[in-house]
Amino acid sequence: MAFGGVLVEANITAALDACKDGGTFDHKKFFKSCGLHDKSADDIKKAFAIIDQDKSGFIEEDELKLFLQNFKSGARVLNDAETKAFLGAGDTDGDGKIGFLFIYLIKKRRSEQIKV
Ligand SMILES: [Ca+2]
Repeated sequence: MAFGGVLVEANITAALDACKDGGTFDHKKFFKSCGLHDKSADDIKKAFAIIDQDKSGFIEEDELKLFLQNFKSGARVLNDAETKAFLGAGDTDGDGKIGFLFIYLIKKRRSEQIKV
């Protein structure tokens, strides 16, 4: 389990269950239910490094598609609409990928945002 030690297994299961049907993925709900939004910046950086599978320093569209599989192997692939919506939320400069602003996507309040 890629996120073992960072997240509680039961929370991951609940978060995945909530979006198990195609078209139901919502990154805000997901980060909240899996518990990632309460984690420290360091933990979120670890999560980023796991999702950034090719270690490019960015989360590209193909890595976003496989996002859920980082939480559980065999989890479904995000569909195109979900991937685009997720990418759109995190890709603030329109370069087609998500950088460390990923943290801003996860943290719920502006006061909690962290400079990286
Ligand atoms: Ca990457």
